[in-house]
Amino acid sequence: MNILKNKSVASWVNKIKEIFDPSEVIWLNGDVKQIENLKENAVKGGILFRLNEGIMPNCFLHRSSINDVARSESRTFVCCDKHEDAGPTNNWQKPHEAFEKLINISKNSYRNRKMYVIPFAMGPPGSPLCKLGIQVTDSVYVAIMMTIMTRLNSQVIKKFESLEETMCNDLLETTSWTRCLHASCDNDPENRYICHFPQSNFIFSINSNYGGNALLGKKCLALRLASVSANKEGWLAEHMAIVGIKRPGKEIKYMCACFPSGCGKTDFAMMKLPKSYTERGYEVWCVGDDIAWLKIDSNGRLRAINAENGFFGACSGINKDTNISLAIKKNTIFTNVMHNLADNTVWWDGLSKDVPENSLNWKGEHWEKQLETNQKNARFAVSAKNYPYLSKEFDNPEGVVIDAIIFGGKRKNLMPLVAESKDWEHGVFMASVLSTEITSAVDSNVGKTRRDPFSMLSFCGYNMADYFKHWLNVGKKLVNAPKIFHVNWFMQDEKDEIIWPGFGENIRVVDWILDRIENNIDCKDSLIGFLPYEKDINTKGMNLNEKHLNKLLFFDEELWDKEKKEIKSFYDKLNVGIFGKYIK
Ligand code: OXD
Ligand code: MN
Repeated sequence: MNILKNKSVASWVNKIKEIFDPSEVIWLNGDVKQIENLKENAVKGGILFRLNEGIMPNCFLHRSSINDVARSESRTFVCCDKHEDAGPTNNWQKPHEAFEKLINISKNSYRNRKMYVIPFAMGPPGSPLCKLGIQVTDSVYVAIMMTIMTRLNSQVIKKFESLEETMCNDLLETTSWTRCLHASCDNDPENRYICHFPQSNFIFSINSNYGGNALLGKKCLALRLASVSANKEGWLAEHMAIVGIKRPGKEIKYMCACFPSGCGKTDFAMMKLPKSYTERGYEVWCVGDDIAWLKIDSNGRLRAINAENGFFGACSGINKDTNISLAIKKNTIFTNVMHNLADNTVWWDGLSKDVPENSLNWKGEHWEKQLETNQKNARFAVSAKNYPYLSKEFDNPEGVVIDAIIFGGKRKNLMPLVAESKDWEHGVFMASVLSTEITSAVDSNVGKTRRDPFSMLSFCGYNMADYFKHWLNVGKKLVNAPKIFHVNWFMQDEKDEIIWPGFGENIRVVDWILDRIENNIDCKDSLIGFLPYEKDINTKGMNLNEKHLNKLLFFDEELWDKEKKEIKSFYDKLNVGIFGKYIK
């Protein structure tokens, strides 16, 4: 294969082969037939189950190991020389020590197994932001998922061939492309490590096959390592959806949406509009649902590309009335969902009212009514091209111009439905204190707020205080910077019921945001930012009384005083010395 012309690729892959001792090496090139063969072999090996071809063509079910169902934050490390470079929000280890430890655990672990080599790109290959990587893995499931979530084709392989590279002699030496080394080992949670080596452009992950831990192009490369490069090179690698909104008679405007994990980013990116809006000609186009890379263009505008090639989303709550359901009708890999034996399809919470009687739970056991744990972090993975409302700009190497950035967490009070930041710096401050109330009954921290700055707490690969400064610096270079907004879809009334219906109805708030961007309407001033006048939020056709609307658009300064104290102690922990004027 010609990619071996690249000396660093050839020498690295050879070294990995020597250390891990596989029975065979399989190079992936994106060929459809090759991917079909992989799936066929995975079915033969009991790793994938083929679902009903008539109802769900080319769809498969995978069950993970029982103790390998989510990202393992406590086992995730940034490995750089100085602890302070990783900062207080990351687990840290010295690079050589971490490397030795992981090699000792995983060497020879490909023995009697196949080694898959996957050259991939994050971002459209022609984009100035595109990053190349090679993932090596012994898991056919991980290899197949990589073919969905990253770009893997002849254009990518050509890019590798054209790189002038020398031998990769030492495994911690740096290369221009990212080395992504994954070993399933025996999925032992006690020996699970997801280690990032930003100085070496290297990721080493062992003992987990879960998406965020094992698909190394995603959170590991596109956020943790990319955020470090972005800080050095003056761009942004962010945990954000990218969405285009078309209003009647107007051009599509693009915005980024940043909500912490589990707060509806994918829903927002694939928003299904109320009929009254589609009838008037509104449209929503998805560019990305999880990871945005943003760069300042030659006109000083911020432009975004989606770093990924697919969607790896949570199934819970998806039903036929959602747009997401349109993306996962075919060519989809489902993980840890329920298996409906009656028709060989899948089921998850919210798909329909009742759990199908004759079904297996996520572990493959017969479903028992009394158990709540029939699914575990049920997920789908599908190519973005499968989604009917994928933006035509998805492959545009220059990306789309961003007019607004929307941040939001889940707060039962305090944060109004929507607030426009007074300027870039104020918006960065608001994003730095993004927070969600813990509501899960199983979490002992119920009632506390979890701060998740820019929803990057788990994904920023360097010191968070430096990350905030980087955002301020980017703002200084922008001409006509995107406006920054904060939204809260989760405010509750005195009966603890969520007031705002959310989902497609959020277009009513987006409409206000776009009117503000276009300078069509005025607003009220407040300490938290500019707020809408009641008359400017369209509530026609909604079941929302005046009292509730007032509550949604009211900013409670007494509660804010309390919040400022919490923010101060949060900043103390992070060693953040800026933004003092907002929390005096
Ligand atoms: C994700 C996450 O899976 O943020 O995207 O956890
Ligand atoms: Mn995410």
